[in-house]
Amino acid sequence: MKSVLTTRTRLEHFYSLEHVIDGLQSAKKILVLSGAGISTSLGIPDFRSSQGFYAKLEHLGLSDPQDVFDLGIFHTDPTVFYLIAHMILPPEHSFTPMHAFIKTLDDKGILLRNYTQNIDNLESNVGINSDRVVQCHGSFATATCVTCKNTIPGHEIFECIRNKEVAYCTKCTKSRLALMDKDDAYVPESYGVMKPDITFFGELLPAKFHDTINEDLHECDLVISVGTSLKVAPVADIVDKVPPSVPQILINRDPITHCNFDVSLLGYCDDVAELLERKLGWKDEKEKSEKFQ
Ligand code: CNA
Repeated sequence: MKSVLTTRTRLEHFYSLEHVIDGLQSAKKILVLSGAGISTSLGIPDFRSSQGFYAKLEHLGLSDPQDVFDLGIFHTDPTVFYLIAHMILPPEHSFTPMHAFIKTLDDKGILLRNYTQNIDNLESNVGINSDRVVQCHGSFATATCVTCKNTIPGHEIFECIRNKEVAYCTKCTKSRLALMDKDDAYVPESYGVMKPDITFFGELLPAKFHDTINEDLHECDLVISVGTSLKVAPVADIVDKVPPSVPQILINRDPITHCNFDVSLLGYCDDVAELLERKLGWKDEKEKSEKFQ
C-alpha cells in the first residue's frame, strides 16, 4: 500500500493511527465529506488531478474547463456538456470499497450524514440510507427538461450521453418541431433539452444541504473528509465551521495544505478503507456474517 500516515496536530486529538481507530470506535455521529477521489478506482476521473477531467478537456479550447458545467453556456449551447459528459458517466451498479466503508458506518448507526460532492449517485448503489446522504451537487439519478420541467430517471438519457448526442424531452418534441417549422420563430438552443439534475455553476445547491448542515455541524463528534481537494464552496467551507472540539481526519491521495486536520491518512482511499476495517475488526465481522448467510 502506498499510504503514508502524516499527522498535523490541531488540537492534539490524534497522534497516530491507533488514535484514529480509538476515535472511530468511540464516535457516535460521524460526518463524512466525500469527493471525486472516492470513485476514481472505478475509472471515473476526478476534476483536478493531472489525469483528471479538467486536464482531459484542454483540447476543447475552453477558456475555463468549468464552462462545461456553466448554466449559461448549457442554455446557449448544450452540446458543450453533451460532448464530454460520457467521461463522467457513472457505472449503474458499482461502488468502491470506500463507499462500502461509509455504508458500514451507516449500518453501525454511527453515520450522522454523508455530504457528497459527487454526482455519480454511487451512495445509492451501495445502499446508504438516503436520509443519511446529501448529494450537495445533485446527481445523474434524474434529469429534467429545461423547458417543461418534466423529470425522468437519469439512465434514460445515458444512451444519448454515450453517443455524445443532446438528449431531448419526448414531451416537448412536438412543440419544438412546430416552432422550428416556423420561418420567423426564435427557437432557443436549449428548447426541450434534458439536463441531468446535477448542480451547474450558477445554480443553487439542493435545499437538503441548507436544511441539514447547521444542525449536523452542531451534532457531529468526528469529521472525515475523503477524496476531495476541498476547493469548491460551500462544501469546502464546512471543515472550517466544525467546532474546534471535534476531531477531523483527512483521507486523500494528495495532501491538503489549506485546511487543518488532526490527522491525514494519505494514500488511495480504498486501501485506507481496507486498513481501517481490518484494524477495527469490521472486516472479520463482515467475513463471519457472510459465512453464516
Ligand atoms: P477534485 O478537486 O478533482 O479533487 C479530488 C481529490 O481526490 C484530489 O485531492 C485527489 O488527490 C484525490 N484522489 C483522487 N483519487 C483518489 C484515490 N483513489 N484515493 C484518495 N484520494 C484520491 O474533486 P472534488 O470532489 O474535491 O471537487 C468537487 C467537484 C468534483 C464536485 O463538483 C463534483 O461534482 C465533481 N466531480 C464528481 C465526480 C463524481 O461524481 N465521481 C467526478 C469528477 C468530478
